[in-house]
Amino acid sequence: MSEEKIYPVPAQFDALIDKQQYEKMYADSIRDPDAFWGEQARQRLDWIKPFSKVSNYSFAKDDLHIRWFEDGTLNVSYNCLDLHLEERGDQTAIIWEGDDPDNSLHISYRELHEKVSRLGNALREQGVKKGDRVTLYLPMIPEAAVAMLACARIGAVHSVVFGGFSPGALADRIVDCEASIVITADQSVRGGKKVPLKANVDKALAQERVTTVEKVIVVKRTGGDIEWTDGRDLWYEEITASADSDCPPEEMNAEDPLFILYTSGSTGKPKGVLHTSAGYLLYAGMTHELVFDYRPGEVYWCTADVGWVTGHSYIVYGPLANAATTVMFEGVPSYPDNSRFWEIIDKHQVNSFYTAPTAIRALMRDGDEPVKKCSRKSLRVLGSVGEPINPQAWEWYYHVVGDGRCPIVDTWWQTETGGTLITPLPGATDLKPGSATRPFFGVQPALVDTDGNELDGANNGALVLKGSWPGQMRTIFGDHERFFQTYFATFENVYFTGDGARRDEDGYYWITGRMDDVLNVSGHRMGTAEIESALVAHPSVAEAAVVGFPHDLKGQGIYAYVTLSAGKEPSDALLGELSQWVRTEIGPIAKPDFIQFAPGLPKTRSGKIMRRILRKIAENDYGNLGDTSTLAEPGVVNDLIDRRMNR
Ligand code: 6R9
Repeated sequence: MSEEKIYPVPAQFDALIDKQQYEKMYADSIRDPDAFWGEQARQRLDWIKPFSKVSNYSFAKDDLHIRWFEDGTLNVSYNCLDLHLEERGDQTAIIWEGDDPDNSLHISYRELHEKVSRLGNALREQGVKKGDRVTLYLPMIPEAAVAMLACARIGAVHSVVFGGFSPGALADRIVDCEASIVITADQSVRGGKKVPLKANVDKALAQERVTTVEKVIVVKRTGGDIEWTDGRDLWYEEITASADSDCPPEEMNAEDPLFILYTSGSTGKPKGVLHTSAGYLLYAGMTHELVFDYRPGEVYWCTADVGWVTGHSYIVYGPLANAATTVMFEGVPSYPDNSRFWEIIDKHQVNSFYTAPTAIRALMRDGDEPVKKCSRKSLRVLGSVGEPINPQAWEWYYHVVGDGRCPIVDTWWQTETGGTLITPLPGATDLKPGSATRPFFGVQPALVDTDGNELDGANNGALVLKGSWPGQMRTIFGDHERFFQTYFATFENVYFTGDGARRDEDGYYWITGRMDDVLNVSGHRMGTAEIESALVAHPSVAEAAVVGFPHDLKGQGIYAYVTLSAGKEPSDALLGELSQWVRTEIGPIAKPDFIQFAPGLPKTRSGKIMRRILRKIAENDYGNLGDTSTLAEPGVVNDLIDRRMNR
């Protein structure tokens, strides 16, 4: 669109991929995907047994399967570590920056290799075998990366659970994948505050439904007091010190599972997204290199937590596949003060920096001074991920943080996609603030209408992907039928992302947000159903409906309508109690911003809650409630509006 601002690729930006190369490579990747991906996989990965077949997939109901390089074998940890030892053994693999600014560490590839090997052997000694599931519930400390890679080394499947989740949410995720081992730490530290991780694990394991866990391995992070169960609990430091440092990597099939990562969908039960070995690693590594224009020797920093997919692909697997130096930050952007990000950039001479719009918006609120007092000269590329970035935050990120020199890569992707799918490449894409721009190699986005008809040209619709790419998830762990229903049932023969998007005249994509009951709060993905089921688990609550509403800092806020059980009276004390309840049931990120008592909820005659109306009321947009003719009791709506206005 001509009135939109365009930031052309800076003339002096000497990149791995320029405009001509992008056009040519993209065309090649779509014309003959197997030739394209076959070549990338041979170049970028080290195979034990080479593959003879590139892709084999079908999105059809009776035959849903996705396989890449299916007869090849390799080991992911070997590709991330051993392969680099000869040339880069002494190079820093991980720079760990502690919560306390005086606390940082450099870990070389050789050291990381040794740590991973010792833990791999220690896990083997505990009886962990290829295919077994190991749950990781850890702070942002190097041991988190070590544990992921140790699992990969011995063929175990890791399931990282974000350290901000409650004991109940942790228990759900342990039960679903039947983990035999949990690796945790005594406590985590963020912004000077401690979180009792081990105590949370104890609470999770005390639940009767958790029956599979045999051992809990505990990293000593703070030395704080913890309870100990003899025979079950083991100190990480002890078992790794006594383990052999030579740990032969397990030969894995390309399609053997690498990890499970739980994410939210439209039902209350989180989905165990399953990624496999070769395709995932290839996709994470290739996108990391080309999207950040990563060059050997550079320092790269992604601020995500390893509990989310961004941490998996762009703190651990992608960067390590490329022998990069990756920064891992334990703390928060506001501690000890709001210059922390920029101080870390100067301290470690960070070249590319990848964060979320919610962090940018929060820091922007504090003005330019905390940024400008740091040099930031080392920066070359800036990245954004997790939610749409509003043009105002984009401009601030570009002009203030990047001094107008650094291209911003606004990367659109999902837990399910393994790596970024729609994204600028710094040397190839002219930027438009707020647009994730164009597809990565081999990726074929399309827009469809509600009947699944493909829309051409500049248009608005549901965002789907035609064809597969190596980083695509393979199934929902233990529930292949749900995999089909969630992603392939709405529209035939394409992957439905759950997002809506607009495509402009230049073929640029603008993500408009989720089309399903998934919220995106500060870049964290949450199902409204999960929050609702937490609320109705409270004895005073009969029914609950949760919707999102626009929130200046968080992108979306959480608005909960609550109908009380008979005989219960609304009160401020109960509001506070319910809010706290959700916090303990799920975790602090799920705490509602507003709770409104609702004697009745707007429902259709068939009993479906009309969320569209609840969203409008939460947004304070009463003039435009749309069709209310199917409501069972239209009076409910006016009552809700009165209460909303008088709050
Ligand atoms: C990587 C990650 C996925 C959902 C996705 C979309 C939103 C992510 C975005 C973006 C607009 C971007 N999303 N990146 N929306 N622009 N650059 O965030 O994975 O936690 O699974 O969330 O996040 O709605 O569908 P995940």
